[in-house]
Amino acid sequence: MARGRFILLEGCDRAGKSTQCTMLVDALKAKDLSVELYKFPDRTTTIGQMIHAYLTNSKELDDRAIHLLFSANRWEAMQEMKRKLSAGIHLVVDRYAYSGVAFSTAKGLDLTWCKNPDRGLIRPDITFFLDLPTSEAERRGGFGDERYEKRELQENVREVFLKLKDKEWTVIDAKKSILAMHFEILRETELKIRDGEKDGRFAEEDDVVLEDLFLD
Ligand code: Z5A
Ligand code: MG
Repeated sequence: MARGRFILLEGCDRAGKSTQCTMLVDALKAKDLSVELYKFPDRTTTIGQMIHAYLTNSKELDDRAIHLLFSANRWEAMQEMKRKLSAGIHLVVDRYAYSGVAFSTAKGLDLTWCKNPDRGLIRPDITFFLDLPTSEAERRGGFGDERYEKRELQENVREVFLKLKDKEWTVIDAKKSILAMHFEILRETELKIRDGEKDGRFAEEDDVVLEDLFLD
C-alpha cells in the first residue's frame, strides 16, 4: 500500500492557509481519498493551551520558552501523524516548523538556534507557500487580534520565510481569489500524488521521510 502524503500549507498571516486547507481536505475527500487535517499550533493539547494563552496576551513567556513550546506541540503529534501516513492517510497540515522558525527569528532569535528543536520532524512531501504582502493582510478579517499581528513583525516574518524557501516549495500568490488559489493547490497536489505513484517513491509503508527539514 502506498503511504499517505504530507501536504503542508505555510505562509504569511491571513494568506488564507486555513481556508485553503479545509477546501483541499473536502476536495480530496470528494475524490474518495483518505485525508485528515492537522493544524499547528494545536490549541487543544495542554501545551497548545499554554501557546494560546501566550498568543492572546493572557500569559507572558520568554521568547525561547514559547519557541520550544511551539516545537513540542509538533513533536507531541509526530507518532500519530507517522502512523496515519503509514496507513495510507494523506495529511493536510496548516502551518508547521517553518512558521516556528520564521516567527522566532523575526523576533530576533538566532536562525540556527530556532531550527534545532524541529530537526528530525517528518519532512513534508509537498509544501505550498502562500505569499501575501502585509498591506493586503491588514485588510483581511481578524488581523490585529493576536500578539504577532503587527506590521513590522509580519514583514520580518515574510523575509525569513523567503530565506527558508527551498526549490521544492510551490509559491501561491495569495492575492488571488479563494477559488483560483484552491484550483491551483488542488491541481498541484493531485499531480504530485500521481507522480509519486508512477515512480514508486511512495510504495514503501515505512517510507515517511525523517531526514532534516531544513536544507542547511
Ligand atoms: N506561530 C509561531 O509563532 N510558531 C509556530 O511554530 C507556529 C505558529 C506553528 C497563530 O497561528 C500564530 O502562531 C501565528 C504564527 C504563530 N501568528 N501570527 N500572526 P494560527 O495558524 O493559529 O493563525 P490564524 O489565526 O489561523 O491566522 P492565519 O493562519 O494567519 O490566517 P490564515 O489561515 O492564513 O487565513 P484564513 O483564516 O484562511 O483567512 C483569513 C481571512 O482572510 C478570512 O477572513 C478569510 O475569509 C479571508 N481570505 C482568505 N483567503 C482570501 C482570499 N484569497 N482573498 C480575500 N480574502 C481571503
Ligand atoms: Mg490559519
